[in-house]
Amino acid sequence: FYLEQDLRQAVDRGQFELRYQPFVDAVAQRVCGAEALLRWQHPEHGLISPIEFMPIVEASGLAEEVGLWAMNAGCRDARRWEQQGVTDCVVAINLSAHQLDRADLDVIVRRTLDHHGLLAKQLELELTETVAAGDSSKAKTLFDSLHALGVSISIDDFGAGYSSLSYLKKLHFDKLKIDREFVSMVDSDPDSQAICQSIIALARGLGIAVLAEGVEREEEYHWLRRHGCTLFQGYYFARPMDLASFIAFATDDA
Ligand code: G
Ligand code: G
Ligand code: MN
Ligand code: NA
Repeated sequence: FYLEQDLRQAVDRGQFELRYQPFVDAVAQRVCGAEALLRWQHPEHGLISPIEFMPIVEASGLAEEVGLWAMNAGCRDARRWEQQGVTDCVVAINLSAHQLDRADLDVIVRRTLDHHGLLAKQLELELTETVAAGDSSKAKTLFDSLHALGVSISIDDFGAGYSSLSYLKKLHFDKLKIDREFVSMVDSDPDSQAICQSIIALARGLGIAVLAEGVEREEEYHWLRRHGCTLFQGYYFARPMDLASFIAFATDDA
């Protein structure tokens, strides 16, 4: 019942919003960034989750427009938080597969950064394994040009899809985000423990960062911390929040 037609007009009508969920660096004991999470403020149905509307966005050819909106808004807000004293905090934007189809994504990213006066090192792009599943030589060229700009690339929901390891070999990611499926109950479930330990070791072996997503309980945090994970995201630390709340959260923390 969410009409595709409503979605087509959502950008023009200013109905999209971003919420920011903090990344916590447990070693430095600070907020080191935030993931931008899209929300659709529908005039009749209220706030709608991307889980519900992103499939329609993807299927109806709107992914590029919506993706551009999110990247632009995220970069604008990251510049804003920096100007308000929140320094050394990256913004992470989720990309959908269609956005990688554009060979000139690097040009778009460069333009967006310049427009807002944001440094490339302040931007991370999050891709799921399925996003990188297409033509890997094209993806590699694109990754190279994004890295040349100074932007970093994270693999999202790591472990949740297929062929994760082959993507890691083909493409250079800067960070692995451990899917919350493995984080949930990691303090007590031996299988989750084996998987998290392996992912942490894998990231270390590859020389890239590792972040645990969906941390909800102190026990999960402590277990992961003891096993070498230093970057965290999840309700235990903070829920996704609006820009003003994120600025307050990151400032209090300093
Ligand atoms: O915020 P929430 O937990 O409801 O997000 C649900 C899913 O929607 C996650 O998989 C997240 O990566 C995805 N998502 C959130 N914002 C965006 C966005 O701006 N673009 C894309 N492509 N996916 C997003
Ligand atoms: O797929 P991606 O990692 O981009 O999805 C992020 C999603 O996870 C968002 O919808 C966000 O609201 C949700 N999320 C973030 N932290 C937690 C958490 O601690 N528990 C649960 N259940 N969901 C979370
Ligand atoms: Mn994500
Ligand atoms: Na994720």
